[in-house]
Amino acid sequence: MFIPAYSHSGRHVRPNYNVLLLIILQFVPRTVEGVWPLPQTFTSSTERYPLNPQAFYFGYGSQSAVREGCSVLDAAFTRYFSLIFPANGILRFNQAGPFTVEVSVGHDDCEGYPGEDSSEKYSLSVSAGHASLKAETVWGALRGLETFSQLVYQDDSGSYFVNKTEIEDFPRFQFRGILLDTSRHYLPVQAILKTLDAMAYSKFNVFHWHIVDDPSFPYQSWTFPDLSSKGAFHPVTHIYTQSDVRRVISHARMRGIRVLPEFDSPGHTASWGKGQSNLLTPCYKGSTPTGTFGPVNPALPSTYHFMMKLFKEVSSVFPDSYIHLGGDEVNFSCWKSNPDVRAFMHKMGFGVDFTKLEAFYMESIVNITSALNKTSIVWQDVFDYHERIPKDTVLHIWKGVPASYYDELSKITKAGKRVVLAAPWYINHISYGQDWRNYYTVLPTNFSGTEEQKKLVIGGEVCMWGEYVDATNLSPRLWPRASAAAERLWSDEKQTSSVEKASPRLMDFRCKLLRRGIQAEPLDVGHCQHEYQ
Ligand code: CP6
Repeated sequence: MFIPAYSHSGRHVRPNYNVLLLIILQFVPRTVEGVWPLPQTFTSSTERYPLNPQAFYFGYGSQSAVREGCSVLDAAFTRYFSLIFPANGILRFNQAGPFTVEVSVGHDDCEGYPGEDSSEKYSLSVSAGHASLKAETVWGALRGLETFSQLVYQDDSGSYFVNKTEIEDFPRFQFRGILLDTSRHYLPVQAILKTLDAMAYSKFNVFHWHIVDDPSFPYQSWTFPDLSSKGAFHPVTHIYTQSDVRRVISHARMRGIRVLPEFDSPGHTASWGKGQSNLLTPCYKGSTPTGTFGPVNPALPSTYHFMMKLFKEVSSVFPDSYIHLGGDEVNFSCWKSNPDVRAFMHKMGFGVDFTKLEAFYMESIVNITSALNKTSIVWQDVFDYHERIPKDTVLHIWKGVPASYYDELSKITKAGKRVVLAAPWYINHISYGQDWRNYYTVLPTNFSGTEEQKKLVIGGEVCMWGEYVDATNLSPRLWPRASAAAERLWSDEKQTSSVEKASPRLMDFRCKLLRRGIQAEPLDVGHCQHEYQ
């Protein structure tokens, strides 16, 4: 017996009272609601199969392009076994026969990195004793394994079950990111790795690492070691060594997550000046330097030499094809005060328009990274003050909450630029009540524009700025609120238009996060099947 619980249109089928009675009689505790974010098409049945942890196997299909020895999937099999059958959970062995999850992947991309064009599509079919998971790439297979793990549940006696299910799934948006800020507070590598684990549970695929900023420079550069030895909060304990960075990139890769590094300039660079003299602009009062410094000095050729060397290193350390160049919130007062900068402005014919100077600087940095074969992503300010930036540059929208980001989306996509939307998902902001509802009800393509313009919205990002966040409160502030954005970015908009239907599902998902050791905060009054420390 097969009940289509959700169809393409996203509506529940007409209530059939025989079926309802059957559900009640079988005490089926979970169905479609068990998967977050909601798959694109999903049919499940009340027919359920017991799983025996001692006779449960992951394996490769005979037609699969990847086999045992594929690092990404071999490790994923081990991880997902422990997630499905937690060692500290109630392990109820039963007499159920063997159950095999057979994974087949179309391309052998196991040793590569996920990228902007990677397919994350998969199909999953669960029947008696067997599940078949098919994907074009190992990254798609990872998404399917996550879904499968969320389909498994325990009844009150602790026995494991999975229901007969058919799923075809793919993401709505290619770019689904989370920003962590490791400059306002240092986050230990463990906290970053744990965040990557939890990101995979919500099918996020980009870790935007806002690694340096005004307060500290924790990235240990081999080209310019003074940047962290003088600019970090502590030169040894509060830095990310090359090996730390490699660990983060590798942990992310194993979960199908890209690492997008941001080296924000010319503003937000106070910490850079500690280890690199003549980089920042000396501020003046009248004709005398005040001893304080402003943004990066755009008037010196040495600045561009430095940036060239730094970005050459960064582009070899971080394998992703994108680099985030920042470009936000540049304060002109120091540039204005500096006679050398003013002379440069005059020479370049910029007059007194400092946005032209800023545009000149950003263009130079974008050209440096283009020459290194990287795609630049910059904050929207760069478009706002100057529209002349290379065509493939991605704009990152962060201003205009509650609603004016729609105008910005309209304007920037009209100019043919691709955009990532972050403005509605500033998750470091907290308030009393269920603010996840605001994150859930965002409509990323609900701006005036053509279909072509809407295709330029490549995704969205949840930002966790670090002024009031360190490893003590990171997890509960992120989860499960970020998961609300994750469903908006993965799932079909029509099928997930009801925040009321989402609410019990998100509560249930939050309990799953707790079971997996993620300290996710409660959404409202309620309880989980088991309570966790
Ligand atoms: N740091 C950097 C920040 C912010 C930005 N850039 C920021 C500004 C305003 C708010 C939140 C964050 N802390 N480098 C802007 C992109 Cl409300």
